[in-house]
Amino acid sequence: MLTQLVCATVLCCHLVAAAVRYPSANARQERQSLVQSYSKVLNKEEGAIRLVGGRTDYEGNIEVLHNNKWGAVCDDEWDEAEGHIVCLQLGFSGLRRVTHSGYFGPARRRYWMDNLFCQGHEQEVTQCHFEGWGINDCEPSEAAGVMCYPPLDAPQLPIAALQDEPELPKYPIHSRTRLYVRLRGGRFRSEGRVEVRLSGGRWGSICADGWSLLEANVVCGQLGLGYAREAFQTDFFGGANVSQPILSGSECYGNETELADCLHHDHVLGVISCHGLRQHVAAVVCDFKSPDLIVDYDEIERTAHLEDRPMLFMQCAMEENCVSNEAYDIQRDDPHWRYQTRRLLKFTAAALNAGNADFRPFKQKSQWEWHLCHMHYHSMEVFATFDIFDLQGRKVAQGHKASFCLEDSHCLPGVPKKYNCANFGDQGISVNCSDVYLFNLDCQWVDITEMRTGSYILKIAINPEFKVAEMRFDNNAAICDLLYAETYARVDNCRLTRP
Ligand SMILES: *[C@@H]1O[C@H](CO)[C@@H](O)[C@H](O)[C@H]1NC(C)=O
Ligand SMILES: *[C@@H]1O[C@H](CO)[C@@H](O)[C@H](O)[C@H]1NC(C)=O
Ligand SMILES: *[C@@H]1O[C@H](CO)[C@@H](O)[C@H](O)[C@H]1NC(C)=O
Ligand SMILES: [Ca+2]
Ligand SMILES: [Ca+2]
Ligand SMILES: [Ca+2]
Repeated sequence: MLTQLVCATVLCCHLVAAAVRYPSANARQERQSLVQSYSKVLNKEEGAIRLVGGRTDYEGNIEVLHNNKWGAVCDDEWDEAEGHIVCLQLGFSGLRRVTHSGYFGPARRRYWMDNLFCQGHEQEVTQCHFEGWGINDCEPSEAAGVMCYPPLDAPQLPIAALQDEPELPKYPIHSRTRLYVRLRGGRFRSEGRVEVRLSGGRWGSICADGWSLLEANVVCGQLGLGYAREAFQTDFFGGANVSQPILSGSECYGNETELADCLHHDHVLGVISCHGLRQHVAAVVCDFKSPDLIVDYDEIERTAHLEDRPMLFMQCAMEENCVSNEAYDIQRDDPHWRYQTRRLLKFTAAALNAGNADFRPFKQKSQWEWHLCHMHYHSMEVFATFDIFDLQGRKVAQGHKASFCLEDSHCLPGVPKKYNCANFGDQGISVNCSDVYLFNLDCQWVDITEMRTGSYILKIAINPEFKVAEMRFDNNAAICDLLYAETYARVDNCRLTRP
């Protein structure tokens, strides 16, 4: 902490001096926010942010100050829009890139923020939407970070300090050599740290960076052990000092049959970059039983339609963040906001469990949150996401992060219903049952008030963060064509894909 404060002061002084020599509007703005940002940190003001664990002042994991305590930010839904706000808030000239999965080390403090969503015009990250202070479903390995560009008129830093270790290229291994895989250090045959060997090489482990259920599923399948129940970044089954990593950056799409088909940092260069997760290695627990949710897109196509809804009837929805940010500005600024309407794209969505094990929520019952407005418990922070993209792939509207209660709404003939949201019942989706979210439910929509008419892409995804294990994830999302005309909307040509 002390070093950081000293740096901060020195940097400010340099900047003031530099700005006298090269005045420019942008530089002046940057300097102002830089000074403001550091004074917030020094004065321990609510909402101050800082970067930790980076190699320069311009990069690191993000920490935010709340109730006089620093806390980490989770990488769920962490992307350019959020990173941009962070870099500008810190007084830097822009975002170079965002980092995920504890790139600058695991979170050192509790998570203060999760599922941040910024529109882009916010001055500070605390003005963006998030789950609420301290509400999260994140592991320490999910710390969010940024690499920013230095301020335009930054004092000359040694060039080496600014040079970024380049984003290492990733390749599949298969074409060049064989990759053997085994599990070690577990209590059973079906679990352990993942060890790999390249033809002619020694056995070694895999860096834990970015290791998720997607990669773990491929390993379990390849070893004939079924599906991944857990993907761990851990030293529980023996860590990096027991088995030196020989592979890093592993990234599977989910449809690979062997780990060698997934992308990895170029092993030929021998560059193993484990970043902050140095003692930890990739580990799995495999199981033949697993749920498998599938998005039912016929229902979406059949039921999609527009509704103009007065904000008067949307107070619950506003409490649960089911409208776009503009609605909150209207509520704040317009005394007659209740008579303004929001244009909603509504549709029925259903999730069928076609696996061989029940789908159970990520959180324990004791951690479920009671939602007074809708009078039920939410057992999963983000069960579904509804997003609309333009034809260039830019996100133009976002449904809220639906945190439903999970239950058996419909089952195939002969299958009894087991899960029920009412009366603090057990939540889940049984095998051969569907959880159905009818279009007339509150919040089952995307607020498109600010969208122009035209052609778009609608994307609906369930279990989108892969927090709950499934047999496969390439059937968890539907991408559909959306035609938005003056008086109607049509959704068609849906196809299944990965979230
Ligand atoms: C290395 O492994 C030993 C056990 O073999 C363990 O006790 C020790 O804590 C490990 N060291 C580090 C730095 O993880
Ligand atoms: C997996 O799916 C992606 C996207 O559909 C495709 O580009 C890729 O070729 C597939 N890979 C394998 C190994 O099937
Ligand atoms: C679910 O349905 C499939 C196909 O209809 C059937 O083969 C399977 O036995 C069913 N499983 C259970 C647990 O009901
Ligand atoms: Ca995450
Ligand atoms: Ca989350
Ligand atoms: Ca699935």
